[in-house]
Amino acid sequence: ETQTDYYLTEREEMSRLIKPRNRFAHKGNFGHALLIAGSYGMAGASVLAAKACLRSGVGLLTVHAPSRNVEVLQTSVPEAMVHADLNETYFGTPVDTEKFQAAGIGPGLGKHIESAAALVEQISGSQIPMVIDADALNILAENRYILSSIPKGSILTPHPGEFDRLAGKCQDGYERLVKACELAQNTRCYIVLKGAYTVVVTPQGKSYFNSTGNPGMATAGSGDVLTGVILSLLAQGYASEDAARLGVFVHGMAGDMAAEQQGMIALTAGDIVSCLPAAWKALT
Ligand code: NPW
Ligand code: AMP
Ligand code: MG
Repeated sequence: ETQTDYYLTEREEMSRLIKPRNRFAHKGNFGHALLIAGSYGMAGASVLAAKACLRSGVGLLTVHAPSRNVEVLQTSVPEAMVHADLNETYFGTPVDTEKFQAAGIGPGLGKHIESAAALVEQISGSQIPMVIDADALNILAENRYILSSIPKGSILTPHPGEFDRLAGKCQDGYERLVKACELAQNTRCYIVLKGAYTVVVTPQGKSYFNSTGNPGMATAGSGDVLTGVILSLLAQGYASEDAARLGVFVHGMAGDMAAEQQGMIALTAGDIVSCLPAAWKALT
């Protein structure tokens, strides 16, 4: 059976990971992220991920989106550049990945579309580090051959439903953890098992349990926010293990601050984004 060592992610260690900003820094120093998200009817997923990405320090962000979602994105996230897919409502056009340091793919992508699978395959073949979430994970589950082409060091962020589609039905969290260790070793990728105690599983056989977050975050779009945060850190050059652990930690911290302000019942994913600035400030 696969061996794993357990660790708890705590605040002091996460604070120390944060890179200081050089006085003479310019936006080119903080990476250009590519986000591929939000089919027609799920523009919100791309808006939430894009806002979270920009609120986590990235230099530049381009969102690749169906052409009908372009205006929504340009209006609600004016800081992001938008690259229009030739298709109006879903994803049908390959993306030139050359100028990007990292790619995030999946939130609101839609899954029962061949061209979305082709896009996941194309981006996977591009060898830039990736965050793979939501429908992109479901596409991997249905097209397993793409798994072997994912760049080493990429980060997969499944919730339990998505993980079970990928790895087979699990009885409990322990079985999920064991299978995640196997998947991480086989793919050389990092697996973020999301939930009450999110675990970051590494290809080296370590499991890091997160200590932030609350059940108020069990709400539409929470995971899409996490994708944006981790994408931002990868684009800034954080090592995959650090990007995954720090991203999960600050996302939970912002969720805790949002719960403090709004209460867990009323908390929305947008509130998590709104609390990212305070969470980053508290950590630095
Ligand atoms: P059950 O029956 O609920 O127990 P899906 P999704 C199972 C986008 N979004 N946590 C669960 O079982 C996403 O980015 C867009 C969660 C059910 O069978 C995706 O692209 C939004 N699920 C797309 O929608 C806001 C758990 O998994 C299945 C679970 C679909 O994503 C919302 C649910 O997974 C959303 O983010 C657990 N602990 N345990 C927008 N505003 O645009 C078991 N499950 O079917 O992949 O649905 O996560 O909502
Ligand atoms: P998703 O299902 O993709 O929207 O992701 C949900 C996000 O909210 C993940 O980051 C989870 O870790 C977080 N979350 C959901 N439920 C809880 C919970 N009960 N406690 C802490 N975090 C949670
Ligand atoms: Mg999700």
